[in-house]
Amino acid sequence: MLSQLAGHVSDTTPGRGALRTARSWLHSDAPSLSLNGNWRFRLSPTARAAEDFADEGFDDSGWDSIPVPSHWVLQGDGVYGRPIYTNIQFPFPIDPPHVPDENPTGDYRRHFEVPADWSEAERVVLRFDGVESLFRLWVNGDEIGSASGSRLAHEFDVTSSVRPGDNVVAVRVHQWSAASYVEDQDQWWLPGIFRDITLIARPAGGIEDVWLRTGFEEGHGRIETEVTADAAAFPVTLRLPELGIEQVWATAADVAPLDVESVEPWSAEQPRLYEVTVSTAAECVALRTGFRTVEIRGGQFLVNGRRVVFHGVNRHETHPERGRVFDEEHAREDLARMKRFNVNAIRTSHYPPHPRLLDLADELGFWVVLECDLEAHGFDKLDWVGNPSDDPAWREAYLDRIQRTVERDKNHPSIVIWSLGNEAGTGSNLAAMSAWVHARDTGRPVHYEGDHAGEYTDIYSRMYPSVLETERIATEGSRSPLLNCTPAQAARQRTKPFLLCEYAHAMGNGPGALDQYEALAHAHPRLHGGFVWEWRDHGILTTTPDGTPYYAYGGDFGEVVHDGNFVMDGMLLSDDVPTPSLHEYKAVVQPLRFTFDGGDVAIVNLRHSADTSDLRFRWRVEHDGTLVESGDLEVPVLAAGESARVPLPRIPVSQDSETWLTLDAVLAAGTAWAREGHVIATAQLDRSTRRPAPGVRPRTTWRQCDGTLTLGIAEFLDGSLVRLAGRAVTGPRLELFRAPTDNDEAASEGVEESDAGIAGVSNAELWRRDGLDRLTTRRVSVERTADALRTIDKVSAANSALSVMVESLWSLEGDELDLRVEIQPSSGWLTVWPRIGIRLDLPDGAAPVDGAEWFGLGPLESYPDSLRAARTGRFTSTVRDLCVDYARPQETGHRSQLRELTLTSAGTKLLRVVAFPDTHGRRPGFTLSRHTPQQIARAGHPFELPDSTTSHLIIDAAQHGLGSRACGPDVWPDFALRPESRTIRLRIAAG
Ligand code: IPT
Repeated sequence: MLSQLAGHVSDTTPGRGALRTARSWLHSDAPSLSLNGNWRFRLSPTARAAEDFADEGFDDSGWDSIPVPSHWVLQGDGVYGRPIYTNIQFPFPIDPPHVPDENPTGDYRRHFEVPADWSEAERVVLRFDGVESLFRLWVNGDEIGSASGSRLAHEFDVTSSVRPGDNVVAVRVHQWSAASYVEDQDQWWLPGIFRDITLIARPAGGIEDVWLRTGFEEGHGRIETEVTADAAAFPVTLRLPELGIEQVWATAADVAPLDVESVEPWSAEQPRLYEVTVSTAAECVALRTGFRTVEIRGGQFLVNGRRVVFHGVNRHETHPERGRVFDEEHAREDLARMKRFNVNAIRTSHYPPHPRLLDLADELGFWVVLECDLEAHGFDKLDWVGNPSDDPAWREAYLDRIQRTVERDKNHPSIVIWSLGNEAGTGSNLAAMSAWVHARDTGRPVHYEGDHAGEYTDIYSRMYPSVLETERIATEGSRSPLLNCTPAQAARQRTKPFLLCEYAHAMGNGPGALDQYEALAHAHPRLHGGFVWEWRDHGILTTTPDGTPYYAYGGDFGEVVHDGNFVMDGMLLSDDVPTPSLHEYKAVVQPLRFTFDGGDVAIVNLRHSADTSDLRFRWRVEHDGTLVESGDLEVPVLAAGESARVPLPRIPVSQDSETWLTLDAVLAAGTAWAREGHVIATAQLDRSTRRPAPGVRPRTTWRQCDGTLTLGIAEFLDGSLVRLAGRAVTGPRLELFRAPTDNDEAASEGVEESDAGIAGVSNAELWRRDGLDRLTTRRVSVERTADALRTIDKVSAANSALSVMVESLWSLEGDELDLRVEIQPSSGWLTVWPRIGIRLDLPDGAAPVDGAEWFGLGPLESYPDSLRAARTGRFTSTVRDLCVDYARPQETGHRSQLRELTLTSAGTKLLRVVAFPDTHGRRPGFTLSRHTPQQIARAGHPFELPDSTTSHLIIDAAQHGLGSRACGPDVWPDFALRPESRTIRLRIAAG
């Protein structure tokens, strides 16, 4: 029998019993006791296990022990079940509000000591900061209550059940409950008590809650204080020692706004915090407040009167070993890393984070969109029939969720927008949440993307619109349609500030086009930038049966339904390694714009409000990537929005090498998140004199031959290269395939004129259909002269009449080996191509190719629609480090605009390849890898890549762009590679 208070798993109400209303998560001097630590634990396969465990005298000596906080599926190496990853799908039958009887249920027990002096406390409260998904609580055998709302704080009054000395607390946690239907976020399902449990003594005359609402206008600050305390608790004193404020309010009726002179404002760029205490005789609460005013005016989102451009990321709480268990040190480092990469905003997708995260955001400086714990995405499959968002049975739960969200975190200056949740369709419960927020907090706007028609929210928000659509939102008139809007609704939406709450899906290698979105935000005042999806991969560290560690994604734990590697879509890999996309992002959103003009550079400060007095400017000149001169550039301090023209230094221009000037803006002093000298923004200027590529002597006396000959360092057998500088090689052969990226693997939606694809089909599928991954060659002719060899090959795939003619011309020019490859597709190729390249295989032999030095774009990989982080220079890398360990192996490592490449073995130079631009000035790129594209394409995880005994060099005349089709638009047409004729020109010499 379920007891009367039972938080039944099918109950849509948010909780029962002695559950208390929400309040701020305060730093108070009232006594408290952490109940974190080891608890006794038992896992049952169903929700119906006996409840006698809650009895005081129950013998739990046979139980296991588990740490609190933790997720039971991440403890004990599988003995308590495994994580499940789904994005939109529900991992249980869609039978709302019911969940299956097979419902893993964790029972927790522990003893705790209540100090003797707590008997003076007026009340004793037990607070849970996060339990997934529904829990019930007993203290000393008394049933106290139940609660759901996994990422929300719940407090219970346990005064009448606790006693000084030994006590027993028992908690039952169900993995599945009605609440699971509204907690369908795109992440791992991770049950358990995963945040802190604290026992709190509430003193008589204490401060139940306090809210400091601040404002800032032209040097003046304002504090409106809301104190929740008994009348007997007064007088209440507010102290702000730094500004000499000590305000005593004798009664609640006396509490009045304070005007504060000469304060500095809080912003994400200059997170100026002031320490405040609010106290009564019985309790003192410490807060850090910041002065800022948030408003929407004239269709723009303003803080302190200035427009904000969000360079944001969607941040989930995820850690490869701890899951959603908070680790402050790791979180702080993560946020410092965001700052180092010019990220200025966080959307807490899609639930409130651990409360300490907001303290860190206040302190380090981020604009935060604080989102409620709500997502009902699985109802999409039913066309939103039965959606809790529009069902009165859920209204109380929805309101409870938003109240717990807002009340807990309302004091944080970093929070500038409240968000109702994510992907929960639309409906009256969402509208009710919004109405509640508007009534409670007039100082922050309400966001919810699913309110497409703008019926109850203040910001127009969308996810994954294309560049074209985003531009249309900004530029077109009221009658131009918007998604799911009537003309009148569209007109209304176009009066609001616009936010990309999700864009630039960073799954695997990608996204492209970050710079195009950024340019729109600067061109159109109503566009406010947005939040990349997402900050980091959610891989869970695990091992293969033979003990090889790897980062698991959906399906790796044998889930019945799952969404594969869709959970690996961050700009940071699971092990904290920034991917090239994060570097690209940093470059795209850098807060300074440089425009070179003759002997000057114009510099614009794009920041919200900070000037440039924290920056120094450095310049350097390189000839073919080798430093020749450097110095400091004098730049006047620029206020936000201001610009200046600064004369460039005299640049020594070389006649026989390329001359590049690089400007860096660096931090003049260390900050909480980066060291002195950290680069904030970079620009390059090409001052090279043009030099023609060396010519090739025309040869006329071609005659057929057997193709066995030597040309300088190159030895040929039957017309094929077999040795270069004495080492075995095979190739070059035409390579049109790349291991499909996650974007290449995603089907086209075929909805946009910018999307050239076939609806419902992925590029990868088309490439495989055309056999790009299994090309075969027929040699058409082999001819030679005294010092040259010419071969013509016809390359095509089984069961296809499409082909590519490849003419290779090897010649000795003086004592240099020259190679020119002409690549000409037949007519009839209909799809885009991943690449047009030639591949040379270099077996290890005695001196494996294990490193590269090059002059070209670097240091990281780059693609046609992701080139902004790349700079022209001279770089070195091991072969290993040229490739990124994407969670699912895929195309990686392409370095664009190559001039010169030296292959090395243990530091010894083996081969030198000079690459020339084609007649259009287009330079090839290169990839050097231990695996072929075909091998990479077959591996689902890095550990599935075969052992390698060969290095593979691909020189690409061109690569297809990246796009973000895994969840969003295709490659922009300018960066899509259409089959076309290409020429590759190289000079190859021994190292
Ligand atoms: C969008 C979700 O809001 C987000 O949580 C995540 O799942 C993202 O997609 C993809 O990784 S919803 C999508 C159907 C547009």
